[in-house]
Amino acid sequence: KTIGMMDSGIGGLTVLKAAVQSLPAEAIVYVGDTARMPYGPREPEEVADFTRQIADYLIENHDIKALVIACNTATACALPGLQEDLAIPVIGVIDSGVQSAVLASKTKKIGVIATEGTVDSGQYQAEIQAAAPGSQVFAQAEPDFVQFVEQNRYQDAEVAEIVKDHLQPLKEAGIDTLVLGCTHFPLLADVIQQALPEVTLVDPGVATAQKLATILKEQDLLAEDDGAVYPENKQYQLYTTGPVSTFSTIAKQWLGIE
Ligand code: DGN
Repeated sequence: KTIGMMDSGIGGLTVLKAAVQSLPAEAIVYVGDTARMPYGPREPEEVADFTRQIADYLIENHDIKALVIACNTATACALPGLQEDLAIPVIGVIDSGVQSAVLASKTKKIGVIATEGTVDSGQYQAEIQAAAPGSQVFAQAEPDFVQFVEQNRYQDAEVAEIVKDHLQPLKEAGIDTLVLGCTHFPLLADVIQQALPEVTLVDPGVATAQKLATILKEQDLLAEDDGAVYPENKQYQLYTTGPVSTFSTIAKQWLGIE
């Protein structure tokens, strides 16, 4: 059986990449809802609805054994409902981001960049406060960063300048840790790090992949390595609801696989 993953677009491939590394024997089927992205400005009910449609598709057509909501906005809007209703483990990215940030930060001045939907949900702010009381959280919505990634402009010099300008307030706030609270943002990690050289960047996808491994192990759902080789074994299947060309270009570039 395979693992299902979903995002509003290509951002969740950052979580997929982390999962490929920590769980090399697992098969993964991924859906990017490019046709309806961005999720960030949508009403939470609508995002929850879209997320459930994709969950249903993955369960009915791919018989998945676990679902990873590889999108912070969808995690904020849909996670508890899906965990309640689905018979398989459902894992989001926000808890992992919070735990990694609290572990990484020494000064407890923590920045979060995410979509407007994730920032408005207040979940990162509340969960960081709960995990490390007295923390100062600086949450900033960066919807433009999502577009830079989706348009395959994330390596452009001009984009690096814009990113630097946008992150200036966080630099001035003196954060020591920054959560990349949107799964698209690890593709911009190099330019973000250049803009904030002293700051530790947290990619929640890494801890999410570890959490997935732990849950699969606990529930005796881990795949055995049968020695079959990608791509013949169709171990990774990526779907988009939108045009294939840019999606597949970025997927090849980022994952290094066909
Ligand atoms: N990748 C998504 C997230 O982590 O929130 C959001 C991208 C979007 O739809 N704006």
